[in-house]
Amino acid sequence: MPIDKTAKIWMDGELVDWDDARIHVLTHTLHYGSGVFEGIRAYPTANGPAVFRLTDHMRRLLQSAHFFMMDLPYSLEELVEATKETIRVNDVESCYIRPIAYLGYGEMGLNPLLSPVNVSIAVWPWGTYLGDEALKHGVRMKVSSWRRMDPNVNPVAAKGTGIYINSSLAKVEALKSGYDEAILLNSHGFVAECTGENIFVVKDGALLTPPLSSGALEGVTRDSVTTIARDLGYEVHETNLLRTDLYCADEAFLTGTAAEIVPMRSVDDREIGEPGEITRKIQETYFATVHGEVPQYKEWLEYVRE
Ligand code: PY5
Repeated sequence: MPIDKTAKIWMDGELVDWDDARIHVLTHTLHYGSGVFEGIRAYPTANGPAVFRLTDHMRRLLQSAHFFMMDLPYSLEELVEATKETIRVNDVESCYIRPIAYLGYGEMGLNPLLSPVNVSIAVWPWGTYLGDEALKHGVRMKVSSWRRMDPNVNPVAAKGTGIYINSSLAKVEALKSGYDEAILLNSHGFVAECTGENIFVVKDGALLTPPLSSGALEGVTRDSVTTIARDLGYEVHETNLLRTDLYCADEAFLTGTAAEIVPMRSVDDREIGEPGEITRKIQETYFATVHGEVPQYKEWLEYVRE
């Protein structure tokens, strides 16, 4: 999906014109994948655009930076306010938000501690990542031949730019093989997650999702879905899953900010079928929640025009 450009991008405290938001070719992060980033969404509500769990996402950005010993020159509050300001200035009702902190131009050695830390925040209107058809009828998944990186190879709990090479390899393999999205197993053979989404399986009326020790990212949507599902009366368990647990799932879906909540219609050509009732209910509640229609979860919405 092409990027639908807006007017301004926030770069190190300044709002610069979209076309001028450039960096030098010797930017450290370009060479070594030493950046950290977030993916956040703002949705239209009756009270104007609201960013879904903005503070939680920015907290995760700071945690990712901490794993790489990267000192961001902005506080949590400053990052939250900068995001709201960027949305206001671009006058968008709904958007995807991409903050990134990266090591800039200055040093070229592998010691990252010598390079300046730059931060930018871009926002643009972006439809659902895997497409509207995917939301309605589900996606065809392939278990990748690429393994999710071991937590002692890379801090997989961080949203680090370099770590996404692993996801990209799996994504391309799945697409070239005629599937929509990949599932990565960890080095022990358990299901970890997808290339940019967490996984849930429904079995006998309960929801199962891999624990963080599987190497899955601690997804904000995963957390929201866990809360929503429990409030709807379903049990949610964190448990290690084998690929065959996916083959015999009653229902399965993936969760992520960009993808939102997408049913899986098959895994390695084993049919799961059209989205089931529990998946539908969770999807429905999630979309109502992000649009500010569920009072119970109103604290998750951070309004841009207050
Ligand atoms: N796992 C990985 C590897 C992710 O990259 C993401 C988010 C998730 C899980 C889900 O996390 P959350 O629910 O907090 O979004 N991926 C990004 C996103 O914006 C980038 C995708 C292109 O959804």
